[in-house]
Amino acid sequence: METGCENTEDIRTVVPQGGNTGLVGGSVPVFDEIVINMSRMNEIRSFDEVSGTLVVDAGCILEVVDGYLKEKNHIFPLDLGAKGSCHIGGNVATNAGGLRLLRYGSLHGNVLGIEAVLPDGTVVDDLSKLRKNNTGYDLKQLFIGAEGTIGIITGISVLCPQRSKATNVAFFGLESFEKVQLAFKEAKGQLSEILSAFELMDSQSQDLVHRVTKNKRPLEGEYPFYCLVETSGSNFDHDQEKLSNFLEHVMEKEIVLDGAVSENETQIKAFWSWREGIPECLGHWGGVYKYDLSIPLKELYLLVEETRAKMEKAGLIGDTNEHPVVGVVGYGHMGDSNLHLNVATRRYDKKVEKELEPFVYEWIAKRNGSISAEHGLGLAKKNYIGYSRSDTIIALMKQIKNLYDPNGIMNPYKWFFSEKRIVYAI
Ligand code: FAD
Ligand code: 2HG
Ligand code: ZN
Repeated sequence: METGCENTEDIRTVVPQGGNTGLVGGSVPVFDEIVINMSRMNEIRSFDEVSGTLVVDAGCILEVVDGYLKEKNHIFPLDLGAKGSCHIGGNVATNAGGLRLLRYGSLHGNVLGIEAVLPDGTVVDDLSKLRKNNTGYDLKQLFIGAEGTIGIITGISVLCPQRSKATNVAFFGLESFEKVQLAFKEAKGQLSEILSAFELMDSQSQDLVHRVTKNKRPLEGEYPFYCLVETSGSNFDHDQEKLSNFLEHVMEKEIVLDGAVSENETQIKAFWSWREGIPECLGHWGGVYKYDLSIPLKELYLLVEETRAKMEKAGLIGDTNEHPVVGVVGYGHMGDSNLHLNVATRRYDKKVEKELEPFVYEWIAKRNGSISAEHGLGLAKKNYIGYSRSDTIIALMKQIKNLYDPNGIMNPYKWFFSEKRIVYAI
C-alpha cells in the first residue's frame, strides 16, 4: 500500500493530545510525530449518584463534565483555570493539581480506574469503580502523570464528591510572608472541614493584573501579599459567619491587615479573577518564564525575592523598553506548598535566562523540592528531572518506559526520548 512515506518505521511515533492547554509543551509534536487528538472521544459513560462514581471518555472537557455533575449535585474533584478547554484525559495524564487539591486531594487518590491503549495495541481494561482493591500492583497509577509516555488513556473512572451547597470567599491583605503562613495555620484550625482553597498572590502579581485589567481592586489599600481563602460547606450563612469571624480574629491578632468577605456570586467571581487571571495577564507584555515548584512552606517566597534581587542587580528589570523584565512575581497554591514563580518579560532574552538557570533548579534541589509540582516535565522541563529525582529513581522510570514502550513511540522527544529517534531527527 502507498503510504506517501518512505519509512513506515518513522511515522509510528505519536503524541497524545487533549485540550492542548498543558504548560510544558507535552502535547505538541517536535519532529515527525503523529498527533492523536482525543476531542472526539467525548462521551460521559455513566454516573452513579449513590457512590459518586463517574466514568468518562478521555476527551471530555473538564467544564462540560463539571456542568453535568452540577445537575446531579456533585462536583469534579479538580478545578483549574483551563477548565473550558482541557480534557479529563489530559488532566489525568498530567496529574493536574489545581485550585482545590487542598480539599479534594490528588488524582492519584480520586481516579478509581483507567482504560488505556498501549503502544502495541493492547487494551488495558482497568476501569475499576472500586474504592478498595488491594490485589497486586496498582498499575493505573503509572498512567496518572505519565504525560502520554506509556500509553493513551481512553477512559477514566473517578470518585466525585457531593457539591457543597455554599461557597464563600475572603480576600486578605498581609504585610509579610511570615504573616501569610500564620494566616494559613489559623485557617486550617478555624475553618477546618469547610476550607477548600488557600491561594497566595504577591503585590507584584496583583499590580500587573491591575495594569492589564484596570478592574477595581478587592481591597482599598495595597499590601505586600494577598491570600484568597475559600470555604465550601452546607450552609451559606453559617459558613459566611465562620469566615467573617475568622477574618475578625486574624485582624485582631494583627496577622491580616485588611480583608473582605464575599457577599454574593458576583463578588466570589471577582475575587477569584484576581488569582485565576494572573497567568493570562502576565503574558500581556510578551514572554513569561514559568517555574512550577514545590518548596517547603517556610522558604516558599524566598526564591521569588532572591530571583528579583538577581534581576535588579543585573539591571534587567524596569519600566522602559531597554529592560527585558517587566516583573518577577510569585503566586500559587499555598495550601499545597506549590509556588508559581513567573518572570514576565517584554521579550525572551539570553541574559535573563542566564540569571534564571540553573539558579532556580539548584535552589530547589538544595531544599529537596520539586522542579515540577503540577504541570509535568513535557518538553520544557525534561532536562531538569535530575534536580528532583535520583539516578536510581530515573533508572527505574526508564525500565518502566522500556517495558511498556520498547520501541519508544509514545511522545518520543519528551522526558523519555529514545536516543535512536533523536539521532534520526537531527
Ligand atoms: P494537553 O495539554 O493536551 O496534554 C498534556 C499532556 O498529557 C501531554 O503530554 C499529552 O501528550 C498528554 N495527554 C493528553 N491527553 C492524553 C491522553 N488521553 N492519554 C495520554 N496522554 C495524554 N495545571 C495544574 O496542574 N494546575 C492548575 O491550576 C493549572 N492551571 C492552568 C491554567 C491555565 C490558564 C492553563 C492554560 C493551564 C493550566 N494548567 C494547570 C496546566 C494543566 O496541566 C493543563 O491545563 C491540563 O491538565 C492539561 O490538559 P489538556 O487536556 O489540555 O492536556
Ligand atoms: C495556576 O495555578 C496554573 O494558575 C498556571 O497552574 C501557573 O502559569 C502558571 O505558571
Ligand atoms: Zn497552579
